[in-house]
Amino acid sequence: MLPERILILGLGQTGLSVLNYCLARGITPVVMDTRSYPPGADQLPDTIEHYFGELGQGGLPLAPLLAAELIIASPGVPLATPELQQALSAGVEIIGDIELLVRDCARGDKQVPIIAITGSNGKSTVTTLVGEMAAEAGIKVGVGGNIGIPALDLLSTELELVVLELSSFQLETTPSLAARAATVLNISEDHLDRYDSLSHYRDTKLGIYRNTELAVFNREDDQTWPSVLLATNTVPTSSFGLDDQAYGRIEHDGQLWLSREGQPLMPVSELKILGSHNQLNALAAMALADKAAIPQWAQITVLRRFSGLKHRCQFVADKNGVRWINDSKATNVGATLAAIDGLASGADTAKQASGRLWLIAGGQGKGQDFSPLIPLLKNKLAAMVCFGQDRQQLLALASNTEEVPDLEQAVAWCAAQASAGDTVLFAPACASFDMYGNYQLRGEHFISLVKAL
Ligand code: UMA
Ligand code: ADP
Repeated sequence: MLPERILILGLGQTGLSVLNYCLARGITPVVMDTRSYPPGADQLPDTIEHYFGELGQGGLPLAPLLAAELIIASPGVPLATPELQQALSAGVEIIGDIELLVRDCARGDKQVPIIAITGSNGKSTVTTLVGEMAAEAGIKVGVGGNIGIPALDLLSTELELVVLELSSFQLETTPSLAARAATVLNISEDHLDRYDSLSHYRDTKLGIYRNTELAVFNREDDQTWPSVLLATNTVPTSSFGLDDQAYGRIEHDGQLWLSREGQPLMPVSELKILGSHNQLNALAAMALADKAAIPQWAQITVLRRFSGLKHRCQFVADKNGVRWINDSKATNVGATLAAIDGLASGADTAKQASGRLWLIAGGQGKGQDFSPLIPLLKNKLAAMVCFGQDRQQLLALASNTEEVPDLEQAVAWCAAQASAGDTVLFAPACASFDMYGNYQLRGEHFISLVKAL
């Protein structure tokens, strides 16, 4: 049961979905946002009491927060915000939108199982794969969360399964999550502008394993291991990796196959998504799908046809023999490393493998350590062209770097340098918010610049 006095903190997509959820249950909440005109403000009914803009001393107005019984906070608002800490101390409950969905799914006769997916990279790919596998098998599935579909919007249809992509931000405010299966795909540096250390960020992600029926971890990345569960053996675990254990890979019939417990499932060559990171994504999706009772034929059908999401290592054009790739979703160093590895190990033609690789990077660095790019600059990249807010940090990594003011100049510079057989990869290793509304707009801009060459 929802209490009467609810405050929604943060409008945007999430806040609007929470507003609709409350109104549909006969509750009129109060809305607050630090932005003067937050996204979604035009859809807010006049009758809703609201507080917009930074009030008081650059913070949130305290009185409405303390007057609430329940605050539902958007993922973009840290729980560490001083006014929220004051509200918590005063006994106000603070949760996120995912917690409302989880409670709804656990209610009474419904009991809709949840597959929960987090990690620094690959979340959207694995979430989409599991969702498509379920749909292929005729299961009524809702796919949402950080992937861009507010979780509460899924409740408008009848559901037999929910597949959620969860960010560390969302996990902070979802204490009741008890997934049918949960995974942390990998951990690499991200969001260090919000967390005080990598271990704080990691621990928040590992919260996804709390109360799960099956913890699915990455054998290749010990940061994803549910150490307590493995030590106590209290909850079943499963794992994926590139060796021949559990969900893995084996040699069979003269080629490499994805496998389960040493049994061949499908040849790796039939996957349309390239790179060893995408083989890990496919294996993780299968482990989760098995626990959701999605039949193997549906899993394999989807893996054979899925060619990847937009803005993830997306082929844009071949211009005079130069191949241009848009990986705007590479918003951290780990994703950029995976993209380069994918290009090197994927099904590229010999012609492309012999050509040079040019990288365009830059944007908001979010406090990351960029040094893992140094060996690539030495061994794999012809050069890295840097633009955006934190470009100086990238430029300082090596001598084969070039500074440009914006993406347009970056594309022009690469077009002038690259020759037939080369590849230009746009995998910025940074968030887009310094120059773009989001990574999609940044990717669209790149595509239009390349097409105009
Ligand atoms: N904000 C304020 N003041 C507020 C509320 C928000 O300044 O009072 C800021 C936040 O700090 C944030 C920005 O506004 O930077 C956007 O927040 P929002 O509340 O408008 O966001 P929504 O539209 O509700 O989108 C959120 C997720 N956004 C974030 O976690 C920042 C979306 O993930 C998610 O798809 C959507 O809910 C649906 O669940 C986006 C994201 O960038 C894709 N996620 C991060 C990531 O993937 O790395 C975690
Ligand atoms: P997320 O939703 O976690 O951001 P996506 O599936 O959208 O993940 O992929 C984002 C970027 O991360 C892509 O550009 C891709 O190059 C890279 N990536 C995808 N899967 C992995 C993985 N398993 N490990 C490392 N990087 C990955």
